[in-house]
Amino acid sequence: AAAPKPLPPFASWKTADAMIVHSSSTIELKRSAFGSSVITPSEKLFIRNNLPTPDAAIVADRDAWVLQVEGVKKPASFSLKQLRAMGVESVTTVLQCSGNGRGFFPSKPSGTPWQVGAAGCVVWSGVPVKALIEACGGVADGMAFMTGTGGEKLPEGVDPKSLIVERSMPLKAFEDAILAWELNGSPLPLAHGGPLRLIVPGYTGVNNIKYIKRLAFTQTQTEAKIQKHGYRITAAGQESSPNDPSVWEMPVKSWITAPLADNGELSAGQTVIQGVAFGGVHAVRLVEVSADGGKSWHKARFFGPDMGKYAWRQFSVTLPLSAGAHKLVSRATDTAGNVQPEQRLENAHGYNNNSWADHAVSVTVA
Ligand code: MSS
Repeated sequence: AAAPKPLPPFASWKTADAMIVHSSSTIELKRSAFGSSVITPSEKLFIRNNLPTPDAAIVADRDAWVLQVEGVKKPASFSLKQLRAMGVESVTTVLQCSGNGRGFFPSKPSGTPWQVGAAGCVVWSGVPVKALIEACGGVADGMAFMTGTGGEKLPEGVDPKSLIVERSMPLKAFEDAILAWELNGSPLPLAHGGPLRLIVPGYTGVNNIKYIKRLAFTQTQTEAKIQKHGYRITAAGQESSPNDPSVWEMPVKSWITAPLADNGELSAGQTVIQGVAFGGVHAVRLVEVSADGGKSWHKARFFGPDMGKYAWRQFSVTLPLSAGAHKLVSRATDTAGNVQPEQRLENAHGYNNNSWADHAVSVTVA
C-alpha cells in the first residue's frame, strides 16, 4: 500500500492518525475515530476546500474582517468587531459534505470518494443572521434567496463566476443561520473558514460559506458555476442543468462507528454497537439496528447530551453476536417521519448518499 499522504501545512494541527488525506484540500475522519462523545473535536473535523486556502494573514487581525450586506433595506458593511456587538448565539450542527458517502456509489462518480468521515458535529458561535437583518432594516422586498460569497482571492484573467465559491439557498434558511467566529470554543480556524463563516443548520457543507465576505438577499440564485451547474442532483449519466434540484437540506442518515471489522478481534456474546444519527433540518427520532443485514431490527437507545435538532445523536444497542459473519446496519427516522432508505438516490455526482445498505459494516466474530 502507498504511504499515507501527510497533512497539508494549513491543517498540520489535525490529529494525523485519525484522518484520511485524500488530497491537500480533501481530508476525512476515519470511521474508527468518531469516538463516543457527541462533539467532534476540531482536530478531527474533516476539511473540504474547493479553492486553495486563503493566506493566514486574514486571521491575523480577525476584528478587521469586513462583511458586506446587500439585498436589505439599508445595505451596509460591518467589521467583525461590529458584528460581535450585534448579538451572539451558539448552535450545534452536523457539518457534512454533500458528497459524503460518494465512495459507496458503484458507479464511481468523479469527485472525492468520501466514506463516512466528511462529517462532524460541532458547536459554532456568532451573530444570528436575523439580528443582522434587523440592523439593516429587514430583507428588501421580493427577495427569494440568501446568497453567501467566499472570501478567497481569485486568480486574474479567469471569469470569476467559474471559480468563486458563492451559494444561494432558499430565503427561509436565514431563520436559524448564524455568522460564526468561534468553533468548539476557540476562534474559528482558517481551515474551517475563519475569521467568519456562514453556518446554515441542516444544509450540506457547501452552503456553509467560509471566510464569508458578502451576504446578499437576492431575487434569483447566483450565476456562479458552483451553483448553476455544481452541487445538483443530476440523473446518472446526464449533464448537470440549472433545473436539477440543488443540494440544500440534508436527508436523514445514520451509520455505525463501532464495532468495525478492523477493530481487532470480536468474541461471541453481548456486543455494544454504536453510531451517529441525524435528520438534517429535523431532529432524529429513532434509530434501529440490524445485525443480519436488515432482516430483523432492534431499537437503539440515544446516549449523551441532546445538543438540539441540528446536532447528531449518538446511539447504541447491545446485541448477542454468535460466532461467524454479521452485517451490521442502522436506520434512522426523523421527527417529520422520513426514514433512511435502503438504497441510495442514484445521481451523476454522488451527492446525498444516505442508503443504510451502503453504510453496512461487516464483522467477523470468533
Ligand atoms: N467555503 C469557501 N469559501 N470555500 C470553499 O471551498 N467549501 C465548501 C464549504 N464552504 C468551501 C466553503 C464545502 S464543499 C464543504 S463540504 C465545506 O465548506 C467543508 O467545510 P470544512 O470546514 O469541513 O472544511 Mo462539500 O458539500
